Amino acid sequence: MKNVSLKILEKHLTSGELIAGKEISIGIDQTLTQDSTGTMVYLQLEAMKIQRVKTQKSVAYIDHNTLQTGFENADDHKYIQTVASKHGIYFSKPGNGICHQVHLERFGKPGFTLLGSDSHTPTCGALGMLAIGAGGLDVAVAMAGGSYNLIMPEIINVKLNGKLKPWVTAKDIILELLRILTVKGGVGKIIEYSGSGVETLSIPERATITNMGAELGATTSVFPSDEITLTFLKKQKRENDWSELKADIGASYSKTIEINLDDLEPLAAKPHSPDNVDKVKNIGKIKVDQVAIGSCTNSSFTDMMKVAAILKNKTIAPSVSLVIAPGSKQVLTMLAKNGALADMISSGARILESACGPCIGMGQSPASDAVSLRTFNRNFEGRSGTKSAQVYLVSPETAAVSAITGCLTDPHEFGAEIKIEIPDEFEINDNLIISPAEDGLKVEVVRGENIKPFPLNKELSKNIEGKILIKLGDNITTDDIMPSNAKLLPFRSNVPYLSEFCLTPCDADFPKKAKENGGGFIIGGINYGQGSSREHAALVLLQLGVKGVIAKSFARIHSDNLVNSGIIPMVFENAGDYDKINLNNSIEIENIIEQIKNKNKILIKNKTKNLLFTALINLSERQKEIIIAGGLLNSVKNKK
Ligand code: MIC
Ligand code: SF4
Repeated sequence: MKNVSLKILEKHLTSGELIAGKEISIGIDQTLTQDSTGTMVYLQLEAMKIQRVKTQKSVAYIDHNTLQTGFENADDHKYIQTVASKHGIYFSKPGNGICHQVHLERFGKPGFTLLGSDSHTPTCGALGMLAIGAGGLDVAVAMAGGSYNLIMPEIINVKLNGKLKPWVTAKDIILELLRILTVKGGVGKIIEYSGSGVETLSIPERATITNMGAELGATTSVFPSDEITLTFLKKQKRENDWSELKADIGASYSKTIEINLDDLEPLAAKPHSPDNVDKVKNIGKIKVDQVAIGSCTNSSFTDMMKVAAILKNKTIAPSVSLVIAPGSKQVLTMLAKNGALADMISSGARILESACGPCIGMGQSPASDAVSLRTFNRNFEGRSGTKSAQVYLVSPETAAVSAITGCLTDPHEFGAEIKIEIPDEFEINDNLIISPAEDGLKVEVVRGENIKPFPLNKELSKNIEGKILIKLGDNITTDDIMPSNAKLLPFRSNVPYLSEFCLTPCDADFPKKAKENGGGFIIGGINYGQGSSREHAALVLLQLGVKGVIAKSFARIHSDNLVNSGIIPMVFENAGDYDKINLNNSIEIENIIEQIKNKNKILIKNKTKNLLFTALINLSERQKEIIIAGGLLNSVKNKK
């Protein structure tokens, strides 16, 4: 009696036992990268001296850094295009769309594995694929033919019963789950969907749900592959990629959560966290300044058609700025051909290119204190580029109706339900996906001057010591650790420059302090490092000499990124010790190598207070080796 996740894992297992909590390795069929994590990935791949990738399909997307306010982005695009061509990787040009939307349309396959250097890679779980987000180095290793190592997650079941009422959407399902489980509720878990409600959801709707599983902290989310999956793939002229994949009757899960779709109402995540969820009608008719529709969560053809139907023959409220970014060239072309784009434009919408755009703060920052309704997946404070902005996450329907009324509005008020006819065939034109060169040796990789070498750690020394440079609270995001916005995103290939902004949203002097003290330690609360897969959030700490982070708990990808950089993630054994340690305290860990090798616990001395406390090292033997070697690349070199 196996569930879907187990069936895929069994087929791909290369080492370990499928027992929750134990480290396993799995083979990776496909990889994806995007440009803001991609330059690092390909620099690391080059360092591995691999001629051609070993995966079945690897795709390099350009979707994050598309503003090109200087030469930096354009140089990075050239680097990625040439390095991809050289090593056997498909290149999705800027304009082709957001990596997760395009991968869902053109490449995802039921029963296969996908590893991506972006935390929303699980989007393709909508097709019955095991799709996992990871740090760039792990993705580079997978391209080079190595397995991906992870702690075997618990597999939990979310049983969807019934059918959504009119105006209630897939976004409301995942917001409800976020309300139930919170942003840390999915850590160490795969979320597998089942129940009669699954059959009522299209692939783009399922993709909205698997996409935002990342906000739960889940390793991934997965739906079965059924007739609906086949219909979607047929429309994409990819029926040959389909295979049926269902859980056996009576398949077991470590836990089941039931959601009755009929009971749901339009929901919104209030500032500043995706789990701060309430009913739209409870929040009330707050005045709205900006509405932004798009992102990898809600930018499918159906989402856009619903928005266009709401906006048709209407004008948006005078005080609202409405921006719309269709998720892919396929979607945008179809909207252009069927006239829906004209309906959007004439209502007053500003059409953005098919890219991440405002979701990662690349333009469209709201005004001071503005209320912004977004169909995106993250509303962390400051992510929009405006610290005082109040960002709410809502469905496309709620967003479009509110753009007309000028205040947060339950879409029921619009009137009769909108039904969208989905054409039998989607617009298929892969002319912006460039195949790799047949002979990679002939391709010259173009490296712009923005591309700086990434920092490398040194072997762990016998004893380590340093000051507590910062003490943080719960749920610190990677946007806090390494902010991303229109000014910083162009420097993703320049870690020394980026390090000047490390943790500055929490303490403007952090980089200075870290440098003055020759590095040190960070104290964190629960779910430290939630959010993005960006390994820059670890690399900038390495650049500044940070040796370790002691927190109450960690988010999965960030913790792996710390290990890969040779920075030690340590978990307070007694959460109460968090209260006893203060900023500027000096700590010392003696015989750290022996301690790591022999136990899963280490003794730490707070020299300032003359106190001893213990921290857990939740690391596999492989990860311990990496930490001792001073990071993954050093550990790989040692083995050669
Ligand atoms: C995000 O949504 O935060 C990003 C930008 O897509 C990141 C990747 C990055 O930081 O480059 C993610 O989710 O992994
Ligand atoms: Fe792009 Fe936003 Fe999706 Fe990240 S969450 S991949 S920034 S659209």
